[in-house]
Amino acid sequence: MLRTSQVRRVLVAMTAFASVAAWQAAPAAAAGPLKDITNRYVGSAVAANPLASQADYRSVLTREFDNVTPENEMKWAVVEPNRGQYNWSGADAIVNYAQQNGKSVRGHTLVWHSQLPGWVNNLSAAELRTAMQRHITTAMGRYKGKIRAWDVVNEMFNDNGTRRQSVFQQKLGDGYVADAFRWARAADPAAKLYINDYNTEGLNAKSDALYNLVRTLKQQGVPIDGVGIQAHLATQYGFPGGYQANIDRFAALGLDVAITEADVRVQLPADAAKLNTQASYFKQLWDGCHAVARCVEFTTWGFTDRHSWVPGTFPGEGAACLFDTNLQPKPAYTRINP
Ligand code: G2I
Repeated sequence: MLRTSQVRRVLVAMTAFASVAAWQAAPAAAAGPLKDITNRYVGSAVAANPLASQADYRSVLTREFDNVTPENEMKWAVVEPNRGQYNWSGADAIVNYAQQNGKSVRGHTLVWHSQLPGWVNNLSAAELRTAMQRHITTAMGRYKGKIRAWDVVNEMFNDNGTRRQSVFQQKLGDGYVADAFRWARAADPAAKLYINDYNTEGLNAKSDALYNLVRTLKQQGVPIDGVGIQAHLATQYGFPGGYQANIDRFAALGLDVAITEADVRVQLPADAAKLNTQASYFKQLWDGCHAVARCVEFTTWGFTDRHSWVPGTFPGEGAACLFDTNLQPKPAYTRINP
């Protein structure tokens, strides 16, 4: 079945064709918002605070995107800061926004070494296993049927391809990954289940390790549906080599691929040349996904430089998003959507 945005796109194309045929010199149809020019889910990370308090933030998000990923609001430390004490307010607000505005939601994230509440670190192996199952079951159960895809396991590898020695790895061993996916499938059988990581855009030791793991999981019948490639890039490091081939190889395993957290930071101050390089990186990310049928989603980690994690984490770097602080489209936006 065609999604609404696809139907709109076909109609726009038919109209454009008809008018070009009739008048030859008809101007090109104005491009629509991002969600209308692609038959992928196109999304952004969103934060509940600006969504509630900034009308312009909300309106650009609503206009441009048809997927939202809560930036922090579903993380374990946020939803269960103390054992058994839950706070779903931010997550509920984003899911309600999505429901009211016809947006798909990417759930982020269930099993991750970071933004873990302190109490999780102090559990015995048996307690940790139970807590992990309960966390997956509770979060996915709460939003059952409202979340299209979940990042079930996040950032489990080191850059050299070895397994990160998270509390899960140390106390539960290699099997925690398969367990997490099985519990996730049971909690919401309709949700697409992803493993997600960064520095896995190109062909390298980390993406090789990820590839070998998901191939094995598939062979073992573990319910995994997709691979999330975060795509936090920086112009000073060059564009990752083998990006297209890497997407291809995951798709060839019969998995969906999603670009889940795209942004391209530059060294500040930004200037025209840097923003032009940034634009070319975004365009390569976009085109590489669109070249592969199984690449089903393109989500950016925030859409406006007004609200981005980058300057806080990489002092002296920023301007990583498609829209500037005034919510005006930057060259990267125009390169994707001319
Ligand atoms: O680090 C970038 C992303 C890498 N992949 C996983 C994502 O979940 C991660 O997102 C970032 C958020 O964008 C940040 O907003 O994850 C960070 C934490 O690892 C988030 O930062 C945290 C700060 O560390 C906290 O001090 C702050 O209270 O954001 C919190 C809420 O603003």
